[in-house]
Amino acid sequence: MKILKTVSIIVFIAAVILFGGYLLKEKAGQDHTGPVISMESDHIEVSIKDSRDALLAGVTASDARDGDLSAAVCVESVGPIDGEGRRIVRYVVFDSDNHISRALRTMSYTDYTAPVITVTGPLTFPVGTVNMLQGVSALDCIDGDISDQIQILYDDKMNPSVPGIYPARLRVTNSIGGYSELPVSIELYDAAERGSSQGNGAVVPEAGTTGQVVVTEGGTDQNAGK
Ligand SMILES: [Ca+2]
Repeated sequence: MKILKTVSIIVFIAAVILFGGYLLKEKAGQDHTGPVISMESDHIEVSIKDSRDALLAGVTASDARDGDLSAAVCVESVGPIDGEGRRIVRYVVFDSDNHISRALRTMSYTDYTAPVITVTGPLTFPVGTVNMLQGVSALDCIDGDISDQIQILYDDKMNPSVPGIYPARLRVTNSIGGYSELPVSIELYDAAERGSSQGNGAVVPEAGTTGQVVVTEGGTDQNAGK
C-alpha cells in the first residue's frame, strides 16, 4: 500500500513537471505580434467589371512567425462611394496565433458613371394617381435596371389631392451608394374639370405643358450635396 502511494506521488510530480515544461515551451514558441500588411500604394483604380480580387493587387502581408501571409489577405469590406467617386477598402489577415491585422486604402473606378434617369413623357396625372413614376426609368452601370429604386422628393409640401404643379426631384441610388437626381415638375390636375372643359369627359392631359422629357447623365460629383 505504501509503495502504491509513493508511486502515485512520483507519477503526479512527473506529470506536473512535464506539463510545466510543455507550457514553458509553448510560451517560448509563441509570437505575440500580428502580421504586417503592406501596400504598394494607398489608392487603387479598378474597372467596374473587375472581381473583388482585383482589389488585392499590390497587397502583401508578413508575420514574424508565419512569414509571408500575402495569400491570406482578404478584402473585408468596401465602403459606399463618396462625392469624389472613392470607396474605402478594408483588408484583413490572420496569423496562426489568431492575431488580426487590418489595413485601409481608397479605390476608385476607371469606368464608373452615375445612374441615368430617363423620363419618357410628361409627368401630368389626374389627382389621386398612385404611381407617378409611369414612364420613368433608371439604368445603372453596376446594377443595371434600378427603376424600382427611384424616389420622388418634393421641394415643397405636396398634397396629392390638390391640383397644382409641384417642383420635385427624381432621385435614384445604386447598391454602392452612388446616386443621381433629376429636377422635374409634376402636375396634378382635376380630371372632372379638365374633362368637362374639353367637352367629352375624357381624361386627356395637355401633353407637354408642364411635364418634362429630360434625359440626364447626373454624376455623384455634380449631384453631391444638392
Ligand atoms: Ca504573429
